[in-house]
Amino acid sequence: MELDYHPELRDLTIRRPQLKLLEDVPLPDWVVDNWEMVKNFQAKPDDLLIATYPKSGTTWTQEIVDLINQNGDGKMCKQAPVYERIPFLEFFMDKYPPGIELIEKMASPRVIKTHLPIQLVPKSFWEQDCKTLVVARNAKDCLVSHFHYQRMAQLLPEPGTWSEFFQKFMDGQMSWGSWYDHVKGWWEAKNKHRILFLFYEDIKENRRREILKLAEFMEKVLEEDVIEKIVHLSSFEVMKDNPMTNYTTVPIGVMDQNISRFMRKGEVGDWKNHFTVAQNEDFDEHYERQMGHSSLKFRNVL
Ligand code: PPS
Repeated sequence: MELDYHPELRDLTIRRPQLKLLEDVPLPDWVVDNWEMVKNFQAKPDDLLIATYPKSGTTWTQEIVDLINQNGDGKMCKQAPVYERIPFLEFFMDKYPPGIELIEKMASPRVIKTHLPIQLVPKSFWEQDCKTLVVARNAKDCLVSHFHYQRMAQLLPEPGTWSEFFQKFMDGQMSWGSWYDHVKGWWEAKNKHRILFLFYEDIKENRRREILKLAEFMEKVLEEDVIEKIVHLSSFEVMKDNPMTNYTTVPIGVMDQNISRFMRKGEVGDWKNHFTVAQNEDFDEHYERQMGHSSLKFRNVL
């Protein structure tokens, strides 16, 4: 399954991290242990930040943004895995270059991925008035996707059983903290900074429409044939089989896709195959307490 992209890393295995608190937000230890570098990161005015809670459609958005920047040229987007074309700001792992090192080598305009909640984003992004693209996914599908990902990704702590993980999600005991705080934080900031807030469910419903929104935000005018290429190349089926987007370039000791694929299902509503009736009732009640007062409304949640 793996592609020999970095053959020297083929046998790499890593230990799972612990979560550590940073300003009350649980983060993998590899983020907290390198925090000074992240905090002091120097953004440039034309940087575009893609900010998401994990498992919300980050990779999908990264690929669409890169396809827009490359004017729909799929070959250009196949030159490197998505995590090298659009590096992960707070990523640090032995043997791999830190995200920041990759970003600093990039030509502008740079596109950068982060899972940080808004209050932890390095302040230079706001000093430079950078644009941020936020993508959010409904909590229930996000939880399910996260559970399967944590089973296979050694980059994150053990998920425990389904019911343990379910509880941890509601308690906010997750890498990058509480989903509820994360999405509300970004939502509330959307009129204070140059933020475009998109939803996974909307991209799923009408990819073309959301691609056009995104292109407009990026100030790109796309020809009709380019739009069609981007719509096609960003489909789940194409990205699932593309080694530059499906994470099969990552060694099995880091992500074991025999346990669960990175491009797993790509659907809205898969939570219905996982939540028991009792869990769903508990979740809805808790959700209402967390989100009831917010103007942020997701589809397919209740
Ligand atoms: S990560 O690890 O946080 O960067 O993960 P992220 O990319 O945010 O989320 C992974 C989920 O997004 C799904 N995905 C897609 N869905 C539909 N269409 C396309 N093209 C697509 N690309 C990625 C991916 O399958 C994960 O969701 P699940 O529900 O687990 O399948």
